[in-house]
Order: sequence, then C-alpha cells, then structure tokens
Amino acid sequence: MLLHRIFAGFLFVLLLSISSCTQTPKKATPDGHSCTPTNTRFSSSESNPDSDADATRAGMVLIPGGRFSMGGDDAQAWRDEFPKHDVLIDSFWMDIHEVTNAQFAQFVSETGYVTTAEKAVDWNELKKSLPPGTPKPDEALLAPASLVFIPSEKPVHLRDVSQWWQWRKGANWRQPEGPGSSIEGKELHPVVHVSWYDAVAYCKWSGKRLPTEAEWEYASRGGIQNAVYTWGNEAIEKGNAKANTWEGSFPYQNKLRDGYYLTAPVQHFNANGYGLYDMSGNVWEWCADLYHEEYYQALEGKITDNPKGPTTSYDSNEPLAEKRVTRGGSFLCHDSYCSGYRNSMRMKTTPDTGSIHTGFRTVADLN
Ligand SMILES: [Ca+2]
Repeated sequence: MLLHRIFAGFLFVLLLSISSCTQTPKKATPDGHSCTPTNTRFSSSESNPDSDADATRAGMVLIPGGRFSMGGDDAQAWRDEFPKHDVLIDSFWMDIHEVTNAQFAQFVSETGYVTTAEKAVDWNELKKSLPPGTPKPDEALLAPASLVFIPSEKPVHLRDVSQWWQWRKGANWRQPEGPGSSIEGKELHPVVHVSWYDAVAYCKWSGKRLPTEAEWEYASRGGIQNAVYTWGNEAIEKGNAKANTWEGSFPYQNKLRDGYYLTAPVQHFNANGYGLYDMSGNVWEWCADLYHEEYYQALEGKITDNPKGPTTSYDSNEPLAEKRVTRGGSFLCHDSYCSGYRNSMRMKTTPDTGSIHTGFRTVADLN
C-alpha cells in the first residue's frame, strides 16, 4: 500500500499499489492474461414483502441469488482478473449506495469511534510489512494523516504516482482534503479516508458486513451476463455521464462532464439493473476478502459456491504486505490509465490504508 511504500522510502516505485487508478493498464496478451444507459429498477424495500419487517434493511435492495461468470470480459482486464470462472451466489441485501458522511457521522457519534487516519501510525505494526531493515521514519511522518489527490500541472509519467498523491497530515473523513476542508454540505457524499478496519467497525455497529469480492462483482453486473460495465457494454464516454470518473487527461486536466472533480453525492447517476448506485466510479469500495493475485487460477474449471476469498494474501508488488480487495473504481479512474469502473477490475490495499477516494457499502444476509 501507499503508506507502507512511503515509509519504505521508495515513494516513486512503491506507490503503485494504492487502491486507485495507480497501476498502468496491462493489455490482454495472446495467452489471455492481462487489464446503454442503466436501468433505474430500484427494487426498493416497498417492492419486497420481507423488508417491511426489518428496519435495518432500509436503504438496501435484495440481490437475487444466481450463477455468474466472474472475471475479465475485455482487453482492458488485468492478469489477476483471469481466468473467468463460475460462481454461485446466495441472495443477499446490499446498500443501494455507498455509506455516506451522514451515516458515518451517526456511527461515530454513537460510538466515539476514532478512525485509523485520525491516529498516529504504529511503527511497530507498520514495519512488519516493510522490507527488513527499513529505518524508522521521522516522527512527523507518523502523525495522523491520510492520502489526498493533488493534480499535476502538466502531463506526467503515469508510473510515477507520487506526482498526484500526497501523504497529508490531518486529512481524514471529517476533513477530506486536509486541515481547512470539511464535509459540510457533503453529508450525502460517500465517506472517504476510511481504512478496512474502520469499515468493518461500521459494519459491526450497523449489524451488517462487508460484501465478499464475489458478491460485489455479482451485484455490480446487475443481472447482465459477461458485460464490461455495470450498465452494459457501451463505452463510458458515450451518451450521458454514467458514473463519476476522471474525464480528460489524467492527472492534470479534468473536463468534468460528469460534474464532479472529487466525490459526487450518492445516487446522482443512474442505478444498475439491481437498483445499485455508484457501483462504478465515485469511490473504491472495500470488500471483505483478502487479495491474492493468483486466486482465480485456483478456481478455474470449478463452480464455486459463495467464495469468501483466499486464505492468504499475495501481491507480487509488495509480497510482505497483507492486502484486502477494493472494487468499483473512483473519481480518479480513466481509460487512459486504469479502468477501475469495470465490473471485474480488482484493486488491493493494505487494510490500514485510507485515502480520499476509498469508501465502502455494506451487505446483509437474508436471515
Ligand atoms: Ca468526475
């Protein structure tokens, strides 16, 4: 993750695994390894007889179980999205939108919870996932902080992610751009700067859980088989804005066709076939699963029943770091750089990493 890489002292190279558009696309290779307007069928609680009996399902939609083919659908897919493999998913409830600042504020108000970004970095924990011998950084770098996006003034090498990421002291969910910023007026925007631990804590408080990676992708597909995007196969730049992404030339020029530079309020763009908003773009969403870059290979040719991810994590970019999956892309994603808004795009981040474009949504079992 980015934080670990900063402390490892290899900022330029090591920033590459932040949960964002921070990888250069890997086009499909000959061996198969590589990187319509939506419906607004908001089948909300009033359309489901079960929901009235359970107030905790307010704001959720029932995702009907089924079988789907999980993994990459086009030449933009990365190596870790292959091979496609069949997965069975039981029905479950899913938040129709990302957890908002208002929702997270209620959680914090009731529990006094302090997020990871609001605490000083625990060096003894951090160094476990760094290369042996990594020196302890200056205390100033261990102060509460998080990652914010800084646009460049001109074209930059897209492998040098330090050109647009900054470890900013005081950045957290309450002040997403750092000291002086706030979430006032952004109550209905997705909460950001939340670590995986923060998301799990929220889930426990709300009586819900994070989606598995398979549940997330199944839900993102919205009932459409083998489509690239949550809305189907139409290119993202065609027609009306479909999601909050980066439009223009990353990371220095944003045409703002979708109207938003950073986060957008939830439910601003059309929902997918299951009535889910922002499954594509806006903010990356934490999943429950550990990330392993070869996990799909172990599932090839099998029909997997409600998989919960690998038992170990592995990312060859940072083999010592245990990572969790994030999905869906963010307002920083663009086809020229990454295409995180594809249904099958997998991102991975260490669980203590938050950033200005990472949030989450929750799910619940039927019973
Ligand atoms: Ca945008």
